[in-house]
Amino acid sequence: MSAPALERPRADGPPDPAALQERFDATIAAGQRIEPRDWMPGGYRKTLIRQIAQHAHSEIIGMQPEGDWLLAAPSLRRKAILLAKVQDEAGHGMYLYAAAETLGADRADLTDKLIEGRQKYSSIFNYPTLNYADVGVIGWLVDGAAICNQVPLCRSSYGPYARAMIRICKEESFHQRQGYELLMTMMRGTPEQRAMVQDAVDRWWWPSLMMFGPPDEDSPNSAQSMAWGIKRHGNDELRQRYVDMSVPQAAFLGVTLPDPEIAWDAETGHYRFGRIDWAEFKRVISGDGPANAERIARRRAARDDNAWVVEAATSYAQKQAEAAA
Ligand code: FAQ
Repeated sequence: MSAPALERPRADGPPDPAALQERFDATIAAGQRIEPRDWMPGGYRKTLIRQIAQHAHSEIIGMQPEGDWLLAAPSLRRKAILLAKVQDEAGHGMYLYAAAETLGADRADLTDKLIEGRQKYSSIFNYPTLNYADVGVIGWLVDGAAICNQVPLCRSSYGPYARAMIRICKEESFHQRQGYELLMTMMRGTPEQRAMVQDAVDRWWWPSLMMFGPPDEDSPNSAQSMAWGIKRHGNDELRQRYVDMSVPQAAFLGVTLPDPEIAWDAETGHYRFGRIDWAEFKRVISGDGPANAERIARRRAARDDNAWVVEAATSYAQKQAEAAA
């Protein structure tokens, strides 16, 4: 994909590539934003499209695990809350696809790449939701991890991505609180309800740690993404922040995190935790997780079954444009 033309061509000839690079580097060094019409290196554009598309796909596929409970929510109040949350996730996907479009990507093409397995989405959404406490645990742990990872992205160097993240993070904060409130309610309930919460925590804790990506030494993209100001922190630093935040929350809730090695380390000022099963992570991101096939099959069906809506809307928009002309 070629870089967009500069808006203001220089009077004295074509832009000098070294000067463009210099201006880009100076913008990044000054902590300022790169905007869609600015020149940017091809690698920067490609990395952003990859990360933003993966993020958008995660929001859209992420509607499925909780969406499975919409018809089985235990009360009208819980159903209304869950419906609003799942709709928010659709909205997040839309802002993010729109941010990717400012880089020259095509939304339909990104969706095709997702369905064909050429682009990833978050590993976390390949685990099934087995009981209603899973809805609360997704809010508490999955949205909690998403917030930890995404608040620094509000300062990402690419303007449209950073601005999209501000609204997304505000909504994720609400999502996290609704999940924690749901779990608090269940923990005040019957022994069976408390057991459901503990069971859900046991299943989601380790996958939530994997959301932050591989350890820094196995993360091929982190160093360059941080140098470009796309990412502000390494995967391990954010994962540690998340553990530090979650351990006291688990204690307050009255659940046990399924890791006997969790312990406060006074020397580092952080909680130590056990070894993550990176073999499981690799299996899940290469398509062999518990729910990968189901998630993609549903996304494919949604694209194919609703193609007529896209066709009708496109044709209507064309006719409107012709009439206006
Ligand atoms: N799952 O070199 P790195 C949410 C891939 S939204 C799958 O470290 P990077 C809201 C990575 O793409 C959750 N793949 O990569 C919600 C790369 O593969 P590639 C999504 C993963 O990009 C809540 C390879 O591994 N959030 O939860 C994962 O520098 C509740 C090497 O990794 C975002 O996308 C993974 N967990 O760092 C919705 C946030 N981790 O492309 C519904 C934005 C890594 O080279 C309900 N993204 N990979 O083939 C990011 O911050 C970064 O992209 C990371 C990965 C940190 C995810």
